Amino acid sequence: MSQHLNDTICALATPPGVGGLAVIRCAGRLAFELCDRDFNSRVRLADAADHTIHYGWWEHDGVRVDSVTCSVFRAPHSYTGDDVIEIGCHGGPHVTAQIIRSLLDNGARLAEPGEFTKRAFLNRKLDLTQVEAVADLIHAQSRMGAQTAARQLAGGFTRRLAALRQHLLDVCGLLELELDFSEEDVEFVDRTALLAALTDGNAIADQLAASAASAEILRSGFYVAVVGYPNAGKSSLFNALLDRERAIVSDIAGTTRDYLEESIFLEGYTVRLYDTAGLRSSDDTIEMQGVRLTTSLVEQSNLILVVNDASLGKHHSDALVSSLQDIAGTRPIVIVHNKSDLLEDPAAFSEKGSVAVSTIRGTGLESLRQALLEYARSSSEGVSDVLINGRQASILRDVSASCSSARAGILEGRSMDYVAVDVRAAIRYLGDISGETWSPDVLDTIFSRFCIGK
Ligand SMILES: Nc1nc2c(ncn2[C@@H]2O[C@H](COP(=O)(O)OP(=O)(O)O)[C@@H](O)[C@H]2O)c(=O)[nH]1
Ligand SMILES: [Mg+2]
Repeated sequence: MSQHLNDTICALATPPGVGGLAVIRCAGRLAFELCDRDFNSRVRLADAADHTIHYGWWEHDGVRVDSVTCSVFRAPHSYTGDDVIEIGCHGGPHVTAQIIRSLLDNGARLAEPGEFTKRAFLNRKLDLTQVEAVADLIHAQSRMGAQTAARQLAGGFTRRLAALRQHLLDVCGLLELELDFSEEDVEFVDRTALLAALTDGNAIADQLAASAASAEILRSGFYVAVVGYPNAGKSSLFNALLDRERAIVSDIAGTTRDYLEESIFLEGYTVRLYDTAGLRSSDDTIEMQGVRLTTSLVEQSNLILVVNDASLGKHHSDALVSSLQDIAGTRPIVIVHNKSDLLEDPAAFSEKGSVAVSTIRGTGLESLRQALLEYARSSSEGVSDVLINGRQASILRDVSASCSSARAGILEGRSMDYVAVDVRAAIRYLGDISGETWSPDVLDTIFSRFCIGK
């Protein structure tokens, strides 16, 4: 990203298109001056008090563009930390385009994706975990994900990291104290207390890292692959859960050749359903590709629904289930006995880990939805005030490894300066999470998730 902190930048902050209102942000050294050129009002923005809002007309080159409000945020009391004007105008694409055009004419530059938030970070308004929380808050695919991101934005994770860091700094202090007196050949510091402190650090880092998988469900949804033999009723089940005819249902085996993805919302959770090609060995190459796709979908899912044509027997899909178990690993597999309308005794098919349904009659679907919700809930347990992401989890594992290595050093009776190297490394890693230390490519990766105007 080519960026100059001195530039004055602008962008549409609300989604493009038609809306009641739209907001355009303008931030930087010349924000007030550039807006004043076109903002016709009783008040000059450059003279306006901080956190005030003013009504007037936006006029550019003698043309009245729109009646607008301008909100004034003076540095450092703004989102980015520099002077910011937020222009509230009517939400028409031509209105917003003209206002942005006039700001560019006046000397502003179009902001890059995430540039406002990047400035907030560089101006120390937000640390990296809060920056990541902003992205998570915008993109969250569950109510709990959004709530957790909001807590993280409020500094929940920042405080936890600071506590862990302080904990390790205390350990470091003890080690250094002993180093200062290393000539005297006495053990000042209680080894048991040191070990306990390191075990704590270890456990906190591990626990946070382990919550990454749960966080991912809250962040992007609970992925469910619908698989089964051809004609079992996968597409019918997919449609029934969606409550609309999305997939083609047919009695010709092999109709669904690639896969379809749609989302349903269950009590604040987004469940992403994948309808897949039937699994069976086939000489038809196109269908074979579908089968390969299905295998990779199964690998990426949080749960697998195996649709069994119950009219062919309770155990008709057993071979498939056992081969799926190899791919699925620890992911739960739920067997859906479909076509229960053709059964004499459907109750015999309902047992733990399976649900009997008839997509034609609509029976059993509510139990299935309930089961999916329960799985989504239990798979996202253990997340409280942070949505750990891949970047943070991998650094936390480094923190944990450094703590373990320090512990091992103490147990092996190594010298304290040897042990201190590990503890300092752990402290440095924590700085990578919060962004105290950062590299341009880490920032680029993080901001690539942002949209323009954020
Ligand atoms: N009797 C009965 N037939 C069903 C049921 N669900 C699906 N079918 C039929 O099974 C056939 C295959 O359905 P489809 O959803 O295309 O299966 P897929 O190949 O697994 O996607 C179609 O003829 C459906 O009408 C059901 O609950 N009861
Ligand atoms: Mg199908």
